[in-house]
Amino acid sequence: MNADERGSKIERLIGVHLCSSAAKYAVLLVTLGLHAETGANAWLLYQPLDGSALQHYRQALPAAMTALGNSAVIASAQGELIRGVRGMLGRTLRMEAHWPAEDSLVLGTLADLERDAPQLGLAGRLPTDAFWLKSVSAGGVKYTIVAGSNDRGVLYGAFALLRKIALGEPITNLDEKQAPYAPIRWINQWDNLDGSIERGYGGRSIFWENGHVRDDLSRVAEYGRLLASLGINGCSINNVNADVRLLTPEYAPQIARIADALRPWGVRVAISVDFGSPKTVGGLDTFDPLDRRVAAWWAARTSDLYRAVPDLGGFVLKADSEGRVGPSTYGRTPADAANVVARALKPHGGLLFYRGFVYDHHADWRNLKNDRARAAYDNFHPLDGRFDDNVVVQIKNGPIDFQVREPASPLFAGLTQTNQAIELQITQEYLGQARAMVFLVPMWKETLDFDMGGPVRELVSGRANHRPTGGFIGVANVGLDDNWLGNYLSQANLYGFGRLAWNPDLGARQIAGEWTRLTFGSDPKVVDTISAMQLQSWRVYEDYTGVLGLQGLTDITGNHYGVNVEASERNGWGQWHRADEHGVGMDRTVATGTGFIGQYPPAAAKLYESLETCPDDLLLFMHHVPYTHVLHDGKTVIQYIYDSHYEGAKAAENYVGQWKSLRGRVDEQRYAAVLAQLEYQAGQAPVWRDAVNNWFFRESGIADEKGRVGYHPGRVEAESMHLEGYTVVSVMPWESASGGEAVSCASGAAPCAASYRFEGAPGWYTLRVQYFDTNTGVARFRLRIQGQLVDEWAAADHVPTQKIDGSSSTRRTVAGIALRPGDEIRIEGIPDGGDTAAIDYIEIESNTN
Ligand code: GCW
Repeated sequence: MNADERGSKIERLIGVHLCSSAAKYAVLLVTLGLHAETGANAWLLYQPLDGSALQHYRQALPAAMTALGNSAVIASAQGELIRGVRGMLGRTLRMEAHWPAEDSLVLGTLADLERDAPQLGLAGRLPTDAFWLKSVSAGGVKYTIVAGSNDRGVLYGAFALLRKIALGEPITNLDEKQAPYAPIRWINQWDNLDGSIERGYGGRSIFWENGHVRDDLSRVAEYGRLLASLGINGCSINNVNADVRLLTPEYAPQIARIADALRPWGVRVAISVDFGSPKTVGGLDTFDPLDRRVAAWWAARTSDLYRAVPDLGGFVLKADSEGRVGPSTYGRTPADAANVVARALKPHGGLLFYRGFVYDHHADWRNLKNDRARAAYDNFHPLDGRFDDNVVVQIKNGPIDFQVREPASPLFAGLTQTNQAIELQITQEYLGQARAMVFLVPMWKETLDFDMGGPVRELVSGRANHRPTGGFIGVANVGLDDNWLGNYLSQANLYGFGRLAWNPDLGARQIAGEWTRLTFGSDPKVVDTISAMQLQSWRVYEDYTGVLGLQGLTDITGNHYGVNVEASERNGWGQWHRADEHGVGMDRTVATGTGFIGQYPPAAAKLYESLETCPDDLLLFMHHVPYTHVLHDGKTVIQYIYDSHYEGAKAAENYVGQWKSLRGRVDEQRYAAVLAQLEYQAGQAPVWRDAVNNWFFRESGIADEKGRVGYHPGRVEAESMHLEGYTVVSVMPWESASGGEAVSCASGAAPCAASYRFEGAPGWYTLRVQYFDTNTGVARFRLRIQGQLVDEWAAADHVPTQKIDGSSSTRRTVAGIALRPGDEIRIEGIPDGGDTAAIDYIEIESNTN
């Protein structure tokens, strides 16, 4: 490629940006001087610097840039530097086709630099995908070198240099080498070919629609850019519950189009495959992995695919799990299954990711020795050493399934002669589904730092056992929504995953701070406030949804979202917490329980086996104890449950005030969207709090020593109000509505009303209306005081339920209401479709300020 071609390629790369930023700047918020951000550029905002920082970096950065090598990846690096420097410093780097005679930025692989610019004296070796940022002077000229071990390394170096500028770090006298911690830094997407995404909360698929690859793949390229900025180098593009059609010949050119869109960003594509394919797609009468025809079929089909996508990363395989077929059909092992596919990939350099998420979801719950947590280890540990060297066993962080807190999977220590990778869930399936702020980095850090005969990060990366490969896989499930994940704050989890995959030694605080600065700017108040909120958010969510290792007390056979304490019990899914009137928790001890704890190496097993040493946070995951058991923190289990639910709900409510303190410091678009999200969460948290606390109160019969549980001053149950048209309904599960009942307006289009005569002291009050917003229609509500309309709203949210339950329960807060004794508080509900304008209660809170 000559210089002109290269130049025009870069223009194409950055052209997209110029158009979109023109649109962006058109909606400049003049009064605040803050741009409205859609979130599409996530942490790559490159906001203009000012003051001394601007002066400093303008001086530190040369005007010219040249690159050795002309691959698409190097072109991306150049394009990104131009874009970033233009954004932050308002200067356009000059592209030089020839070796520059003036101070310059120079990009290239170390090998190219050694060969073409020996005068710089750069020598040595860098590990794969590593980079070296280096300031060099030669012949009176100063060079800022971005060297990579390969093209990808150059790209990562370019992003790192830009990040330094955005974070205010020095870029003079550079001499910094960075190498990724592990070779595998991958994303999995659970996208279906029809365009839906399993457990995706950010809109439709960026890859697929109506059974084929989308015509417009511009979001795929943008995604590649975001991933590359973190050093992520692979992405699987379809659900692990794989559609067999993907292995039919017509899909190969379509997959190739996605690979083309991601390749300039150094991201290799992989696909999920179905183990039954030789039979369903290949027309064989078997998919037995030991049958020669099956092996031949995998080899031939894989070769066809590699003809279309020569750099395909490999396949992901979910087999014998949740209804997917697998080797057990023929009495074969996961190793047999993995190896037959891996051997087809081997000649092409591909990897086979075999998911360790294999368990029986028809387990007998009556048998106290049964334990789903044992499954991964029981299935895979005996096969250690029997997997080919291009197989990677992909293991979820915990032994169950992405719950709010789990111990590290014992399988990490159970494979020493097999490649492995840790699977982390970025999409918040069990953690509020993009409706709650839950920053997952602290949770991931706990697992990665846990010592199991070496920290988990060393085991999964392959370092501990000198494996050829290993690493980190994040289930991201981004979608077409502008902000990718359904809300702005969840982007921190994608960012955090990528940063940890690159360097798991980074701290949660550092990652939160970096992300906030890059995403919301460097105003210290903004950085401190948002970082602090993010850093506490996992604990807060845990406090009101699943403490002491109970896991999430959610609807596990349904939407995985709202509260449903017993959903996990008396079924075969194995997420039991075994709470009854005497006590709570799963006994997983070796002494008296399922023996799960014995799967850990001795030191960890010892820690968990004993009630004396088992950490409180995992107590009920490991042990069954009476409610009166005293924790290390001095409280009884039952009182801890009560207290933490009050604390968690309070902290969630406080988010609103914390966020409001940033008004005017964050652009209006994101300010308003995040505020709405946090207000929603502040209303969901008390639903959880009351449900879990009431359930445990009823079960244990032990009162809250602080007298809060079951006692709600200012609360008026809707079923006790004067009802016109509304009828009283029982809510299932009972704990998800206050008093187990609600009122529902099933009378077609006619409005219903619930009214109450206020008899309290005159004054200012805040009114909260707790109602149910099902996704079956858009009911409307009106709030009247003494006939005067003081508020009206529509129940137009899209929560994942059609039922009146804990998922649909939400609230409207109306502050600043003057009430006098005898006033009528009246709520009118206008149903729509299946949404019956149901109401749980109102709360009247005195508000003298
Ligand atoms: O947690 C469960 C999810 C399923 C998912 C499965 C898995 C893709 O609820 O939606 O299926 O895990 O990881 O395979």
